[in-house]
Amino acid sequence: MSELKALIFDVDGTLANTERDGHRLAFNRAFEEAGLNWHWDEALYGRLLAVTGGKERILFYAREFLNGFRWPADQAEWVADLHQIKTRHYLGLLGQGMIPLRSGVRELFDEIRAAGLQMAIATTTTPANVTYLLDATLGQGSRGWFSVIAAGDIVPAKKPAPDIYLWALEKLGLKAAECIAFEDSCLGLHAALGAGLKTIIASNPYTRDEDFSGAELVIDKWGTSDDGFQLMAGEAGLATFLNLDLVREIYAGTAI
Ligand code: XBP
Ligand code: MG
Repeated sequence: MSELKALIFDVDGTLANTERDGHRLAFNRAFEEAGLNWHWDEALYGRLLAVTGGKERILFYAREFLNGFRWPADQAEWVADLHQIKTRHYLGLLGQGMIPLRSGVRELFDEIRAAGLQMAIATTTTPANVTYLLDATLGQGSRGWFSVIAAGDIVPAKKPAPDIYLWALEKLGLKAAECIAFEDSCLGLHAALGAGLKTIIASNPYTRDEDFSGAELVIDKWGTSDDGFQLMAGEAGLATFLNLDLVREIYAGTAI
């Protein structure tokens, strides 16, 4: 049996519920700034989350939900420019402290660091979105807590492809068997499983009803001693929140 050496974290939906009140608002503000009469309400955005990546999501929306949208001459450049506007709005929301960490994230991070284990990030969103979220919620030095931050377009295929996790493992210099992944969605789960990683799921309102087959544990939050999780699949013993002991038991397959 390998030894647990690194914990690899998804960002959106896992560390913070960034989608409904963060990315979605930023997309809508970008559409308004660009003079587009597009508006992604909560329900529509939930459908659009079937596609990872903001640029890919814009393309998906225009193709699948707009009849006969006339693309500008250089479609890729136009989408990239629109996505940059969106990212600027998203960073603004982060900077205003509008997007807090989910329950238990800081507490588990503190345990992991005290235990001397490595942490990494593997996310579809952009690197700036990651570092701004970390700075805004955990403080300026927190990006240094992560041995690797694998984010956005550094890989050719986004989740559910395993590329971003494989890239993170390569940079960590570790095997999948020495790590465990934390995700919130079935697309993220497929990416982590595809890279050979045991995975713990903390679902959220957008992903609650997804199929998490293959996950070691499915809970509705990591939680804390006074904010326990709801166990949805897998074994957690007597634990009521996700602490490092439970992570180690899940990793070792000894949670009963
Ligand atoms: C979630 C995503 C991202 C965000 C939007 O990433 O699919 O595309 O929805 O961010 P993950 P961008 O769950 O892997 O963290 O617009 O920067 O893509
Ligand atoms: Mg996610």
